[in-house]
Amino acid sequence: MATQWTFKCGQVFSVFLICLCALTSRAKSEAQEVPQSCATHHLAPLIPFTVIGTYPHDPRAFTQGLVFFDGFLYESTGLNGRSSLRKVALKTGCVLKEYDLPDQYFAEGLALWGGSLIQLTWKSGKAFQYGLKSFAIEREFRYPGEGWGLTDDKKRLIMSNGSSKISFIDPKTFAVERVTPVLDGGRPVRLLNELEYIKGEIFANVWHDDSIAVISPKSGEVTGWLDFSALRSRLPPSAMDLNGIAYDPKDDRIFITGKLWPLLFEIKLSKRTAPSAPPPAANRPKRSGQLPKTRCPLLSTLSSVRHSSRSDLW
Ligand SMILES: [Ca+2]
Repeated sequence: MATQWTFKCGQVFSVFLICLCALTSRAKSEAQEVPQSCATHHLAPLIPFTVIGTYPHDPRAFTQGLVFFDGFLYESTGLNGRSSLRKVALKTGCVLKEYDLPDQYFAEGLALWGGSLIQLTWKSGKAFQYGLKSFAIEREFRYPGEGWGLTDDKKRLIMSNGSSKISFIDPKTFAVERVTPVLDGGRPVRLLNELEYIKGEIFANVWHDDSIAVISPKSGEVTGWLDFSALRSRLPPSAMDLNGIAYDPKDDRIFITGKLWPLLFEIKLSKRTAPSAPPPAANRPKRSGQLPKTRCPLLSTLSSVRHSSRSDLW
């Protein structure tokens, strides 16, 4: 497979607008509490967090994997004919480098391993290993079943496949070393998607859920949930699933975004509270007026995407 990458910033109109937008948009510095909706289908306690910054994100990016390394985001985008591997500037959202996968591949999770990037595909049973700087394909791996999310714990790759189980994988051979069921109060958590390993825990997007499960790698037990449903008030209707988690260990920063989201959010976790029953509805925090207002209105107009069928939207 020929390796091709191109500089997109300035060549693609939408990305140009992202860059233009960046001239007037900066990450907001003020911390603002995010209300929690206390989703009743979650049993583990909610983890409070604060949105401390917003950044532009390409609203055409069907985000399937997100990694932060050395000051830059690396992103995997999906859909057949639109799948890519990208290097993205955090503050501007500009795509600095891009490799477009052949049309038959639907790219999925992404992880950094040993100076290389490893990208899953949805149903092709194939993962690609790329040079971090060159984006040249160094190696291909085969695996059974579907590929959804990917991260690592510095020892093994950690992979999801849309089920309620996560697999720990030898990064040299892609052999499965162990499989762990993910349980929330004893109940399987299905549709585990994009992953990120953060300070000894696995953060997992759940498909069709605006929440992130925080999972113990040893037990598979969900120890808490992050509820992002309130962010919908800051997103256009075209913004699809929450599906992108990246961690900057140097500055202890967590970034989240989603499929076709025009924004990427930086969040800071608050101190966790002991498990407790959800408060009465009358005591729940109100949603209005508590989230940062965007300074990037142009981005919300660029969210069109062509879908062949709903079954393509993963
Ligand atoms: Ca990730």
